[in-house]
This record gives sequence, structure tokens and C-alpha cells, in this order.
Amino acid sequence: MPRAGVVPWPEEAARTYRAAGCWRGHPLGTYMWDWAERWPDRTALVDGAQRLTYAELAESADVLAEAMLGNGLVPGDATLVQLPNCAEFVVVTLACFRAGILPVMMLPPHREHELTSIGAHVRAKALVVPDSWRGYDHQDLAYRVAADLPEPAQVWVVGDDVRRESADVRRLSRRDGDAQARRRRLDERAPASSEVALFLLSGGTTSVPKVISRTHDDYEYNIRRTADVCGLGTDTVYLTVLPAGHNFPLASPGILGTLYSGGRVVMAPSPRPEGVFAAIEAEGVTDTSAVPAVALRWAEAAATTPRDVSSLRHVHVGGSMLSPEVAAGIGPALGCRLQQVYGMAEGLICYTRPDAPDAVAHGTQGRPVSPYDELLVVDPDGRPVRPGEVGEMLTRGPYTPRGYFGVPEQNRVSFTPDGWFRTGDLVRITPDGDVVVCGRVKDLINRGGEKIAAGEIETLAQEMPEVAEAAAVAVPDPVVGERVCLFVRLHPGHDLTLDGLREVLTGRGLAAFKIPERLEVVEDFPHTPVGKPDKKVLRGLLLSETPV
Ligand code: OOB
Repeated sequence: MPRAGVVPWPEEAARTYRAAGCWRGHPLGTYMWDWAERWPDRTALVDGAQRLTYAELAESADVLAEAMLGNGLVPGDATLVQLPNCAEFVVVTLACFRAGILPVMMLPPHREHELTSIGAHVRAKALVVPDSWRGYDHQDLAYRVAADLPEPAQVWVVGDDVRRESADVRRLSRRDGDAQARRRRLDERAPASSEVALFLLSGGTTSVPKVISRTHDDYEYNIRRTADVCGLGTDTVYLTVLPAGHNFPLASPGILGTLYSGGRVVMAPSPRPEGVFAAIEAEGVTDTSAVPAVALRWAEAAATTPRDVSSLRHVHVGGSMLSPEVAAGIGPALGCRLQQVYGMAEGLICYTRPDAPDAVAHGTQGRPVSPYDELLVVDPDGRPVRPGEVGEMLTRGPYTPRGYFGVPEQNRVSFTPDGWFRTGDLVRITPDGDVVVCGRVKDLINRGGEKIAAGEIETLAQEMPEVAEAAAVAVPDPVVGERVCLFVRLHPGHDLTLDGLREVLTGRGLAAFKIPERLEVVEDFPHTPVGKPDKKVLRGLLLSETPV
């Protein structure tokens, strides 16, 4: 019986994916023990001074899984997991997979609003939080949220300052007793692979994120394909820099893809270049992933770092728009190969391959990781565009669920009747089959009826040597409805005026009506919790100021 609120794949598609070997029929917890048997004594996980072998990681996860089940949680219960990048994040996630408890991947900056609404939506029975993080008391937050949830929820805490009424994750995952007997007990009650394994949050920045259910079968395939495409192996040392609960660092291929490959996962608490470069040097990091804003900070800082980062082989960059010229600079600055990623928590992941020619690696966001991914680029009426033309990307496939969790009305908007997910992304596909992301369908500025794609202006602006980051938003205007305002962060020591910007864009041949009519230079460019430009905040800045 599928869980209420989950939209299953139609039986015929499910049969195809099983027959093709995409869905293997094993729950994710089983793989954890496969890894532990193949590489028992290899280091799986590093967090500061803490190091866990594959065997230790599997045993810790099993101990915690039994503790969760012994504490009154039952398979199928959802638990909000809000942890920073730490070893316990991985132990908790694997413990949930083993116990059939469904982690909901919250991000550390989420507060009452997100935790309460999402917790109510999934009927969360527990929260897992740090005692405090960056000066904020998450344990207290968890109790406030628990009090507001429709059903009683337990509070599980990672840290030194665990209240008596909370469950202590570190104590309850301490290895002891007969690991094999425990493993057998958990194997006997393992969840079915077709069941939901976890909930991810959509990357949307317009409202409270939507909830995406991912099954053991589909997520394992996501992990396997992305790890294979990126060429991960036992010599991979992966640095987790983006918030671990995001699909990109979690499983695309990220943490789980590295464990699947027998490599070593290193947790970085922050994307700041100094700490990241120190971790790369100390652990011999070979692979990492970042959003463009973070990758650019590293590229800027690499020139002057005293650290040896020569172990780095690949940096996976995706999550928001990256212009070809900026992309071209990242690999040389960091002394590694750039792989671009266009992915989403809803499923579809595209990657440029490690051996892609520069034109593809810099100028495209790659191609789907699975031959069973279906792509369709459509015009505003839903008709397929001609090859190479820009349109909205629709997708279906073995790891792209057919609906968001528990929102049938939203699903009628976000999915077509025959199960295609409307990504809302404007793309074109090159003759070789690589995807180029051109912007968002709804991210249009309507200037007197002329529709201007924000992404087009951002890409051109990003190519200017002065500009570190750029985002175009609409300024309301009494005459033409909306005008283009460009927010930029400049590289240190550079200046930019509106006239200078207009001159450059005109010189690039941009139509006059698209040229920004206002420029805002900001030092603190706002980002979402994973580091994408936060246009909601930028629009708010424009609205909150007194009109001139
Ligand atoms: C990743 O996942 P989400 O769920 O946070 O966001 C998905 C959305 C996409 O629909 C697209 O609008 C945007 O983020 N996006 C990109 C992009 N990659 C994602 N926009 C332009 N260029 C790109 N390369 O962001 C995500 C999940 C897994 C792997 C990588 C990214």
C-alpha cells in the first residue's frame, strides 16, 4: 500500500524501470551493509577529529535505528532532520533508512515557519537538531515547534548540552553489543524498497518549500547513476560543503554516492575558503560540489591561499545560473576539472561528463544521467518546440516522482496528466543532447508587454570583469508596468555605474528594451540556505524602500 499523499509511478512505468535494472528492489539500509562488508576498515566518514570506518558507520547507524524504534517511533514515521554538516548527520540518515523512519531534510537556517508547516504536512513524530548552531538554540526551537505540531513529537539532539527530556543522539548511537544479531533483527523488519525512504524539500524560493517523497528504489538509482557518471571510486575523497540535507551534496552523487563507491566523505562546517582549502589539504580531497556563488568565492581565494589544493580533481557546480565565461575560469583557478550539474530535488539530474570537451563543460549544464530520463522542451501552449529552441523543460523518469507529497491541487499544476514534471526552467538542448539552462519560465520581467528573461541579462552581466554576482528583478513602474533592475556584487576594487553597464550590454547587442534601467550595487548579496541568489529578498529590498 503506498503511503497516503504519495503519487506512485504508474504500474507500467514501474515494470519498465524494474526490468531495466534501474530499481533493484533493496532498501537503502541494505546497501549500507554491502559497503561495510566490502570495505569494513576503510575510513568512510571524517568530521574534524572524528573518523569512522565503514563497519563503524554501519554499526552506529544500526544502534541508533534500534534506539529510535525502541523509543516509540515506528516504521513510516517522519522525522524532521535539521543538522549542520557533521558526522551525526550521516549516522542519523542511515539509521532512518535502516529503521524505515523517513527523514525530512530540513536546512539549518529554517525556523518555526518552515519546521512547523512542513512538520504538520508530513505529520512528523520527531525532530533531530543540534543543541545549538552558530549561536542559535535549536533544541529550544525544536520544543517550540513540537508544541505546535498536531501530534506529539520527540526531540532528538546532537551535542554536549542535551536536556534530560531530549534523546541524546551521540549516546544512543554508541556502538556496543552484538552487531550481527542487531543487523539480523533490523534486516527482518526492513522496509520495502518501493516505500518512501526520505522527504526532500523543493528548491523553490517563492513560498514554503514543497515536499518531495523519494523511494528507496528511486533514490538508490539516483545515487548509483550520478556516482557512475562522475567516476567516483575507492580513491574518491568527497568534501561536503553545501548543507548536507540538500539533494546535490546528499546524493547527486555527494555523500551517499561516495559511500556507494567506497570513498571517504569529509564534512566541512562552512563554505568559507580558508576552512575548505585547509580540509582539502589535510584530507587530500578529490571531489566536491558547490553552487556558483560558492565556487566563485573559492576561485577568487585560490590565487592567494597558502594551502596545497592540488589533490582536487573535480568540482561539481550547479544549482543556479552560471555563464560560460565564468565557468571557464573555475577549473584553472582551482587546478581541477569543472563538471556542471543541472539538477533538482524533484528528480532529474544532468551532468557534464568528466571527459567532456571544454565547450560542453563550460557552455552547457550537461545531459541526463540515465538513458531512461525523458526530456521534452515545450512552448507556452505545451507544444514541443523545434530542436534547439528555448522552451520549458518537462521531464519524466525512474527517479523523478510523479507528484509532490500530499498536494493534489498543486500537482495538477506542476505535472501534466501523463506524468511529466513541469520544471519551470527555460532550457534549450544542443544538437549533441546537452542541456543549456536559460532562465525560469516565471522569472520574466514584463516591460510594457515585452517579456524579458532575467536569466539572459544575468548571464551577460556575469561576464563583465567587474561583476562577481548578478540578479535581475522587476521594479514596479507606473508607466510600463515593470522595468529591469539589476543587482550586482562587484569584485573588490571595481566600480560600475548604470551608464557603464548599459554601454557594455548595448555593445553586446542586447535589445534596448532589455537593458537595465536601474542598478543596485550591494555588498551583501542575499542567498537562499543553499547559496542560490535569493530574489525574494532582492524584490523585498526594492519594495521596502521609499519611492524616489
Ligand atoms: C538543485 O536542486 P533544487 O531542488 O534546490 O533546485 C532545482 C532548481 C532547478 O529547477 C533550476 O531552476 C535550478 O534549481 N538549477 C539550475 C541549475 N541547477 C539547478 N539553474 C541553472 N543552472 C543550473 N546548473 O539545485 C540541485 C539538485 C541536485 C544537483 C544539483 C542541483
